[in-house]
Amino acid sequence: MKKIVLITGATSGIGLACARKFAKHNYCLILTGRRQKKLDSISRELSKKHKVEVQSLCFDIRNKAEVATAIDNLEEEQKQIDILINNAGLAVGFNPVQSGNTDDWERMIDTNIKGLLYISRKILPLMIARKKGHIINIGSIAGKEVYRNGNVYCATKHAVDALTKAMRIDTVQYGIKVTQIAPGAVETEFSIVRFKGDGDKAAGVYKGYEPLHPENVAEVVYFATTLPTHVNINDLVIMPMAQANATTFVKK
Ligand code: NDP
Ligand code: 8X3
Repeated sequence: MKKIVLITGATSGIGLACARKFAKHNYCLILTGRRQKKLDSISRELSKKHKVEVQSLCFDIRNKAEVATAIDNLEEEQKQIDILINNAGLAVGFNPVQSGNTDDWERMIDTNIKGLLYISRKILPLMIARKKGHIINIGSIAGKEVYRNGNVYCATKHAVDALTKAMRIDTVQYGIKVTQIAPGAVETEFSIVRFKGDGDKAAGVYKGYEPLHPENVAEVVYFATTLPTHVNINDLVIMPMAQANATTFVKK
């Protein structure tokens, strides 16, 4: 029986590493993101290397209509999604609240909270109808703690933390699993986006210690999906060895 995983934000970082991990384990993939060219090259790479079916869906997760159309247009067979990995997300800007950029706030709120809700709202009824499915929400240490200048990003990840608990409560009676994986620092395009293309600033975030690699997170995501039917990981925090909490690092 073939298994289907839908991964949002699969064009880079954690989402891409998850796509590679699940392809290796023969899952059919549905990959989303806004960069069509990246989706095309990743689809080619994975279908060739692992002989798996890959469907790419190019849309902006902030756009409710685009999300709905993308899911509605899937073939009936592709709608039998076993795992949804809610990964698409970003931090943008790094200012105190009093001088924050309200456009940045909206991008984060619309992507990290509303986008996650829009796609979950489309996929959950399909899972509930089959009494089967697993939602993995990629949270963050920023959803457990708040740090200087993290304000709105931290708030959006606290919302992911709350929504994970809420989804678990609302869907437990239907046999749906819900898991939050909350990483500390992972070296991806994340900091380049946060610092609006400033590569030096972004590189500085990961200097002097070994951050998590996206593959480390993908490994744990995959592990969470392979447990016996009666076992669910509700919440898991994964950190680099050198990072104790949001702000405590041992750096060389
Ligand atoms: P990347 O920037 O490498 O990847 C982000 C992904 O999200 C991209 O594939 C991007 O695709 C997608 N995305 C962003 N905005 C949208 C949008 N509006 N519509 C559709 N897709 C979108 O960062 P990470 O891999 O690090 O981030 C993945 C998740 O992990 C995020 O939720 C982030 O908050 C979380 N996280 C990251 C940590 C880190 O230290 N890196 C730590 C803890 C959590 P595209 O640009 O093609 O649209
Ligand atoms: C990303 C990790 O610590 O920059 O969610 O918020 S952090």
